[in-house]
Amino acid sequence: MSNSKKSKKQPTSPKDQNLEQFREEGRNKTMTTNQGVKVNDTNNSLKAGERGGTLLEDFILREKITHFDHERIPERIVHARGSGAHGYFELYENQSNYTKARIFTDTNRKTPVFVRFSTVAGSKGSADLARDVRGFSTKFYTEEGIFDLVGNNMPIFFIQDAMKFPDLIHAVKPEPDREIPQAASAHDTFYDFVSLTTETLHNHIWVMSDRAIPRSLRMMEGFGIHTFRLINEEGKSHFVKFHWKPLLGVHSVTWDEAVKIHGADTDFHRRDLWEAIEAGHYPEWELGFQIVPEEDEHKFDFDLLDPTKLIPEEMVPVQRIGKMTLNRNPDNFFAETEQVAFHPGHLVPGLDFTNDPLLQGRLFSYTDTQLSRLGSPNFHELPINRPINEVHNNQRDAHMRTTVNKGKTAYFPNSIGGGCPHLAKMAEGGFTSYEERIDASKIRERSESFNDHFSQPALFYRSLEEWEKNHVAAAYTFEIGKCTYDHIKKRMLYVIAQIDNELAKKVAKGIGMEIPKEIDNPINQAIGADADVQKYQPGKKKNYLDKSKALSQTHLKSDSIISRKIAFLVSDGFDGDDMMKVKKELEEKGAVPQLIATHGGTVKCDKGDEHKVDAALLTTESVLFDAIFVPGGEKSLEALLKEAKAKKFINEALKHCKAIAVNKEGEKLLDETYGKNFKDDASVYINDSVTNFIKGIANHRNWKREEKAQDIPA
Ligand code: HDE
Repeated sequence: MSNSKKSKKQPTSPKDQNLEQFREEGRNKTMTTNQGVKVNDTNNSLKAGERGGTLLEDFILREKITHFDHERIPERIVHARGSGAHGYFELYENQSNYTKARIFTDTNRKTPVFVRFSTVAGSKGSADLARDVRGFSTKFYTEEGIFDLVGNNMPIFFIQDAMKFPDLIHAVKPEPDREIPQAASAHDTFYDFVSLTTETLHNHIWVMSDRAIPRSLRMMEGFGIHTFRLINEEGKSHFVKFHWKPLLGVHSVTWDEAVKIHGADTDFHRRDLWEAIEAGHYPEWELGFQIVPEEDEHKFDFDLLDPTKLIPEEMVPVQRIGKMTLNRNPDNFFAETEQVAFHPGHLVPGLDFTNDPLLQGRLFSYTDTQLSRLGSPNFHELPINRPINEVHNNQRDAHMRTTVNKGKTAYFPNSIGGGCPHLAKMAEGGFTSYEERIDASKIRERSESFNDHFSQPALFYRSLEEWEKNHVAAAYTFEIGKCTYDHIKKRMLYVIAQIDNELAKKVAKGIGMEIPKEIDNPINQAIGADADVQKYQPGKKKNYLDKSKALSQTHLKSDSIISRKIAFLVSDGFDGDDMMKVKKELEEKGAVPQLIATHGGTVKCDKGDEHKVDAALLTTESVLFDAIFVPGGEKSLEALLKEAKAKKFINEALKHCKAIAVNKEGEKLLDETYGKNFKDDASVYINDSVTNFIKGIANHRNWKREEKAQDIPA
């Protein structure tokens, strides 16, 4: 993990140089209009006399207001809320056995990337901690053109065919008559759809798990989801699934924290990413390939083309082939994070698609959406979207064209322009599609091999630890409990019972209903029974693997505490030596201790030294920190004990299973909270070593505490 102090702003990569020519900064410059005319007054409009009417001729006023009036562009229909960062990708080992794509064969390259993380359902201004899938899109600016890996933080998707995407999104978005709820799936229309469309259940159970409420965008996995193809120099194809594995481990918050973070800091994830990069705590992910040879395509109990299925890592291991580091924040949110245009169809030679019907539909959708969002087929000319290699073709004109194409010819073949731009095959070979043999009838049908809707949700649930299972049950109970139609709730119980009967029982108890023994076939009910429908019913549940380790977060930890935020609760008179010792050791490991005091400004330690307060108790919340430390100091403790908020800090951290360390008099604060019942807890440290405290922080949470801690009324 890199640990240099500050992100660099000098052009550091070919993409950075390419962006540099478009950057503008007004420092030490004279203000002008957009036409370059110097401006003397930007506070007053031109009037007929001091108190007279404003004159239409005021071009300075007109330009300023007109530009302002048109500042907004449509937000993305999905993934509207996002945060981005620049970085680079480095390859560990040449992968030429599988692909001729140079980013995966040339270990000397440092390929620039831009990554955008997002939530799916909410608007651009919605809260970061919504229970939702996270988008994980990476734009690789390779020397052979742009490759976009447009994935999510869950390895599967809700639907199998692009045709269903508008239905899925209409169901999850706010209900159209009242535009409620924002960035939340807990409502009737979503569960109406989910319970009638059982192919959604696999992705849905992931959304009910902790994966949907990450601690940080830096602590989540990424997945390309679809099966793609890698093509090598010989033209041989291998199937591949792409994985991003975070070096900080995979960690989440609890739902209670997520709800509170909504209020305490709606920008929690965006701020966390920004601050980590500014501090030089550059987030890193390893890229993994899961490779399946062509000849093994049909050896699985599921179809590789079905995007609602993952390939368990026990069946095909993930080979880590390179590493991505994000080391620079954008200069301008709109120009970069908002205007970046991803497309799963942006590929380079050596990669290709499969016939996954969801992927195929996406290939249409992404350019189409940029046309309405960015307003022109020239969106590739926006600085963030420009490839680092040269672009030459006969496409011309359209709204906001910036390229000045020279010459007489804009057609091919031509002789006047010397036949240029010439075709790649005349020089070094361009993109050629994989020559897959096709011999089929044109049909509008779903393959029967896609019919298994329950085996993998069941595998996922079985693979979770007890604490994770409890969270899943609580999430279902919360979400379904928010629905208002009894028939939707019953249908949900019925389908959950097909995944796991014990899970359904817990949810049924929580929402105060019985699991229906029978229910009219939900799909028949919705679309009217006919003979054909029977064919598309979810097939029998299979059990081809008991558990998969990679599905439980318990096995996805790291021992790093880099960038973890630790609240030091203090007031005047705290034990300065104690505080400095713990602070130093935590900082050495990359953690970010913050002094949270009973007041803002500065606090004095027992030696009389002044220390800058990072936040007053009044302005912050326990849920914004990973762990708490209370140093000794009689006077400091007296003051803290008078603050209800200090006790709330401790009680909430206990409830959320976080590490808490208290030294000397600090123990008094523990005694005055629910802490007195948790003195034997494995991650409550009383006058213990910092090394042990560090282990507790790295462990993220002591989930064993949860059963007892959930009774804390915090
Ligand atoms: Fe997307 N998706 N999607 N999607 N998607 C968009 O494109 C769409 C799907 C994903 O940070 C849109 O530029 C269809 C799967 C991410 O800018 C739009 C279907 C996966 C992002 C669109 C899918 C994704 C998008 C909206 C079903 C995971 C954010 C704005 C056929 C593998 C990209 C835009 C960013 C964005 C359509 C399914 C991930 C409308 C039709 C599966 C991460 O084009």
